[in-house]
Amino acid sequence: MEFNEIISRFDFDGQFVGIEPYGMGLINNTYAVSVKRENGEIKRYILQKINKNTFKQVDKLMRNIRLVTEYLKDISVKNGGNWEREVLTLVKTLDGNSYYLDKSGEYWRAYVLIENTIGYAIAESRDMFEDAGRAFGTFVRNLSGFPAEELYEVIANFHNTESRFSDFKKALENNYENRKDNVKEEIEFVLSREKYTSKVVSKLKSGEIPLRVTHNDTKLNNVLMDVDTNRAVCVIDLDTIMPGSLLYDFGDAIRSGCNTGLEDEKDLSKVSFDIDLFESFSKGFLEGIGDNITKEEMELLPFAGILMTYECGMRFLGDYLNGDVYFKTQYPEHNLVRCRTQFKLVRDMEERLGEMSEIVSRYAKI
Ligand code: ADP
Ligand code: GN1
Ligand code: MG
Repeated sequence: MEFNEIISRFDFDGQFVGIEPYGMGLINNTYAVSVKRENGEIKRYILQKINKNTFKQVDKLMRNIRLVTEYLKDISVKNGGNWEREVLTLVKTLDGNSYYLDKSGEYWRAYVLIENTIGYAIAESRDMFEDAGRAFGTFVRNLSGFPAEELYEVIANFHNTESRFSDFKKALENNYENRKDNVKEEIEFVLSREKYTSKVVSKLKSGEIPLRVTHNDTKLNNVLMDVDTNRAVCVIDLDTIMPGSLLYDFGDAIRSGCNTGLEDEKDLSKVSFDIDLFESFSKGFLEGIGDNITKEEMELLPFAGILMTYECGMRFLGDYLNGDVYFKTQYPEHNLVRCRTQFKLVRDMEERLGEMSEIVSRYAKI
């Protein structure tokens, strides 16, 4: 691909010297771009091709990100924080836009690359995961004053598990290459747990739990950790910021971070739910969120891990049945492998729900 033309559109502080693929997201294509500044220093940026199959209205999506990053920057500045590391900084195009639409119809955006950080696929220690919890909890707390009505709903019904369930049933009908035949057990796993799908959605509808501005994609590698100190530096991947429930943010982090194996581990004996990591994350998250949580939300935190893991497994299996059209895959069974890790975790968590509730009560302040 010819990157020079794209790179020349952004207001980077120096001469282009190189570009390489970066990170491990399942949605966008991410690159690190190096430029040489006038003083000879190398400065790096993140350049992303936004997945236009996933994100239909990039203009509105980028407006969300611009508003939220400006808001979070103000908070960081007020708190005397190091905003350049704590908050994502968008780089504008030369004509002042927050993205560039190239001639072939692809959308591009750029951020300052936060150096000396890494996004982990697996939590390396309890302390690290506790800090991730604090970062995600603080993130939701910091956005508690943000006017939710300003935000565009990037993907309608993103974590509406009932609607994910009906999408799954459509995927069953779709049955790409008769894949259904290979996955009878996995399909049964999803269908037999339909009762889960309404548990949070119905409470949001009735107002028993509040709609908040949430991140909605809190997997562990969406918080950058400092390479030297292993402390959380910055919450990234802001594409799905929109009104949601804090249960989604808590639950998705538990899904991704309490797994002893990788999300796409083929050997299921390596995949299990680590309850010590659950405790660490809960402690950090509850510290971060402070009193911005209600009793009803608190009570549902343990179940949120099960729900989000079930939902994600159902999405992977649905994508497999649709012919791998949503998540990036490296081989034909990739989504199937992914759904199996998720279902293994769901089973483990179901057995330990009582212990999880005890842990949450221990750290709950209300
Ligand atoms: P995706 O939606 O595909 O997951 P992300 O926005 O999460 O895309 O970016 C993919 C990866 O790129 C992240 O997991 C992280 O490793 C890296 N990354 C993204 N933005 C930055 C940044 N500003 N500084 C450093 N690394 C970043
Ligand atoms: C995607 O963008 P990324 O890779 O951080 C997905 C999440 C899934 C996750 C599973 C916009 O997250 O919802 O939980 O993969 N993001 C979107 O790994 O669909
Ligand atoms: Mg990501």
